[in-house]
Amino acid sequence: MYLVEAIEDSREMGGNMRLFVAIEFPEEILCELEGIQNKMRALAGYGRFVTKSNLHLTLQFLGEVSRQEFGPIVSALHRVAKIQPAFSIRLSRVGSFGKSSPFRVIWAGVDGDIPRLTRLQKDIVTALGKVGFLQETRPYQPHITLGRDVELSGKESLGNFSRILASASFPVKQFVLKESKIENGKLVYHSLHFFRLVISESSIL
Ligand code: 2AM
Repeated sequence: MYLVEAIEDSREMGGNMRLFVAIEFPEEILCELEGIQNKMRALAGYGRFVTKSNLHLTLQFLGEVSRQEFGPIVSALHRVAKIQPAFSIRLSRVGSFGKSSPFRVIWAGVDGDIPRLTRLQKDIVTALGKVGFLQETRPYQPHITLGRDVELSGKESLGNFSRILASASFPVKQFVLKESKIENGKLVYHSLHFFRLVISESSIL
């Protein structure tokens, strides 16, 4: 869906959109994450797994946003992208929020150029803070949610899934403003706007 359609659509829905800022992954990384999910699904008694097209790394969750706030958000994100360099990350390990089964959230973590990822996230939070969005008080924990409420018997430790992650680096050349919607009973994320990062000789990709 294009930006104008999304805004017009939101006007019909009463004006609010549920937005977040995220990093998306190349197809081979999505396939790798899906492979892990499939192995986990085969072993799990229960779990709500994120569909491949919805896998992402959140930089900031904005929640409900009015039409009037949309323009300032896009401008603020452009200002950040204009001065932030592209960088590389890779999948690191599989972990969880919640210590035991059923795990509240099972995620894939990232490593690589974490200082640049953290800088980008902080700058986005600061820029959006200036246009009225409160900062999350919890420290930022970059993660890709793979599944929620996942029931795994004790034998399949999360470490086993970490060991099957191949750790090829991939470049992060842009971030995206996304809208979260329920359509026909399904959670879908639409990309509304892409923000290209600076690619210079100093970008280590
Ligand atoms: P999660 O994957 O850890 O649930 C879209 O909902 C994205 O925004 C998800 O990646 C989600 O993170 C993140 N997010 C952060 N805070 C949220 C909140 N309060 N409600 C819903 N999603 C949130």
